[in-house]
Amino acid sequence: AAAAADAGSGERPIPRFESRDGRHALIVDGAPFLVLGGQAHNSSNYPEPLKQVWPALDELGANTLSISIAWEQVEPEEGRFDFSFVDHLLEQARAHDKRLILLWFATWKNNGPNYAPAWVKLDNDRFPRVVREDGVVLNSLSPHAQSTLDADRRAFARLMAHLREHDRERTVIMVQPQNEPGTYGGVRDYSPLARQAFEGQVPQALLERLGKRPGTWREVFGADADETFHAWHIARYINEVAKAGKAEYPLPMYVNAALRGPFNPGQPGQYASGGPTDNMLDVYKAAAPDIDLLAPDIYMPEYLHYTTVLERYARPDNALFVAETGNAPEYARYLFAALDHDGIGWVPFGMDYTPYGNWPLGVKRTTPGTIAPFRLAFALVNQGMREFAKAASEGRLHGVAEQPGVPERTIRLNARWNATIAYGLPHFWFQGQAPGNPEPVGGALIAELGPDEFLVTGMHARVTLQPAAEGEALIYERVEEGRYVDGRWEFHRNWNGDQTDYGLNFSDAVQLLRVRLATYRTT
Ligand code: N0T
Repeated sequence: AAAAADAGSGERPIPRFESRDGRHALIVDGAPFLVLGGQAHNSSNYPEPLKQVWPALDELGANTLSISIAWEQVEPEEGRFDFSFVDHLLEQARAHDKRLILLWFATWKNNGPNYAPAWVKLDNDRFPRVVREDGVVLNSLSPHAQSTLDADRRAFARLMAHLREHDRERTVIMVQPQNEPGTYGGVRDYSPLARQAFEGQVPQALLERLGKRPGTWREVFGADADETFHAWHIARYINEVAKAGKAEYPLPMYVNAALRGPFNPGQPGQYASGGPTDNMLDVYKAAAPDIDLLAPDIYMPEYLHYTTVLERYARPDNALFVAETGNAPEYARYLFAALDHDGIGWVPFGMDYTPYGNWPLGVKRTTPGTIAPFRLAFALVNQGMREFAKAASEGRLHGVAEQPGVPERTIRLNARWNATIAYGLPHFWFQGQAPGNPEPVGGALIAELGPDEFLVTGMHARVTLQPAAEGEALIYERVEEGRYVDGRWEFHRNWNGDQTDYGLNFSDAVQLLRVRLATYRTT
């Protein structure tokens, strides 16, 4: 319907990011959108490997492909631009009915310049590297070199201008300038240029953001001065790149983070120093106003680690977008945990059939079998993607992911209703304590449609609803199974009897329920 309306007015609206009163939405084709994505492996950005990307994305049921565009492929010689792969990708994505998130692998790709063209990465004089305090030179470009910023920014602006001219269909919905920026093996640059900057005053914007009094970096930040300084300069650099790109074509832009451990972070340099780690989010907000959000790359399968990262990146001033996550089956249920934080999207990494696996971060080899649990989770949300997206943007969405050792959990839905999500139960009857699933594969998603009406789906879980008030008991008015088609509810059947007497039981079937609840007095 949106496409038809837009066709009438001639042009589709440019995807945009909206943030108001601490709520966020990615607006695609005029309405909130959830990125149910898959990220290709790093080197799949050529026509041949791309053939092995689409079948995996289709198997996954993803609506979006995240894929790298390398500076080395679009500007192999200085000033000579080649967007043939970009054009091929756009055409292929449309043919496969996928949106795109483009990842600009340039000055920083996992801290290094390996994706920069040879004329950049081999010219240390013109494009200097980070120098450690002991004089050792690192494979990470310095954020202090104007020459590097000018070159990267120019190429990125050309890419965005190209999209403006060649993507009236709005196939590309977001862009990620750089990838996991920051420096490994050192806390900051100690080159003469950097040393001089370090002796200067902390910028006003940062002082204001943090409520600090003026001074040098050391005076204001003490032991954290080096990392904060490096983060400021990297963020500022990326902001300049993003700003130049947006001036050509204003797509939403984000920066992804190689995380530090949420509980045992270690020292900057052991993790990517100067990247948007959880301790540097405010620095990035102050330094990079043209960046719409800071996105975690979550390769931590353990429940408390995963959910703590979600909590730290989902903020009133930062929309949650899981830019990358592991593609091992145990990660699939975390889609619902991300949506509980009103996430705008969630993208497992390594979702293509090229013969590579990033085990132990993900599976050794992506196959239909390893994709299956992700496929189920995506299919469940896809039954009402726009409705769930709208609910997330209005704070009406609740999601749970199974936590090992916690076989059931009760959550508050609104003033009138609570829900209990239990795992490992049969679909018929059962008294006593739920055992939990043998593997933590369960999850549920509940959107509030009205005070007594909810959209409910789940996998490997039993959802029961209870009135919050004393002296009242639940009676279902309707438990309609169906799905949304172009924004309209398509009714399939009404659940009753065995299907509702023991809660709403979800397996690996793709089922969406629109539930209208009522109560009767028990006293
Ligand atoms: C990711 C990916 C790709 C808990 C790894 C993760 C992608 C990049 N890096 O396959 O390289 O381009 O963004 C780094 C995780 C470090 C280890 C964390 C252990």
